[in-house]
Amino acid sequence: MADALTPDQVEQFRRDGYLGPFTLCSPEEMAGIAERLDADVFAAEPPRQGIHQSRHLDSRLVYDLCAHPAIISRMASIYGPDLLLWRSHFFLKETGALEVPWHQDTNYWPLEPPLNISAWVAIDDATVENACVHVIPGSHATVVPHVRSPEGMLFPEMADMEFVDATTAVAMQLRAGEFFLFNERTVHRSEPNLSAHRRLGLAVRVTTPIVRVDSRRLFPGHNAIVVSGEDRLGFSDVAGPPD
Ligand SMILES: O=C(O)CCC(=O)C(=O)O
Repeated sequence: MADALTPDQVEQFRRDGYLGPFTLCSPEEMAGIAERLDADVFAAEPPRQGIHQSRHLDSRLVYDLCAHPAIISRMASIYGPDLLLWRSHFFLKETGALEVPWHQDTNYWPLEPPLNISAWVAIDDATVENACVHVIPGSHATVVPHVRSPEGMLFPEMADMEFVDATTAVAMQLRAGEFFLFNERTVHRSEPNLSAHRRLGLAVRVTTPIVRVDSRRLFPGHNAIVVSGEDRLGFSDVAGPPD
């Protein structure tokens, strides 16, 4: 498969819980896509508190980004050929946007068993200044308890920092059009955006058919879409891609 990971990269992902950056398209191509997203997706419905959930269900433009071969073939190197796109999130951080606290995604998700790979795709350049995502290598090996977040954070719960060593955190600085992969328990966060530059990212959530996605805990009609191979198990509600 084009863009497959090498065995060393797969091993690195298993060890560190994240991998990348990789290229999906050039910054110039992504600038064109960003303009279309602003016009087609965000103009009608701006993201609430900077988050826009699962627009791949109704926008072909967003679906095509999520199902891009540069992402899916790398994920298939880790989980095998049968893959379900079960959710996506735009994270828009305008100037002054709040901190996303350290957290593990499994704390929030209706997956059983909790298995997921995310691709975080930079729609704008993501830098330390405009609040790129930071990850903690190896943090996925521990199930971290979550506690209530202090006031002024974007998420209501955060990792209990007694269980997390943030001194080894890595800033995932990306050019527009690049992405990185991380798994369902990799502890990550983004700081407040104190710069003058907006930072928009698309997080693509993919799992395997062995996982049951409880879509009733998302919203009615929120089905998974087979983005590679087939679903031989039928544990989750599945639909086709948008037109
Ligand atoms: O983009 C961000 O600021 C946060 C990303 C995040 O928490 C995620 O993709 O799970």
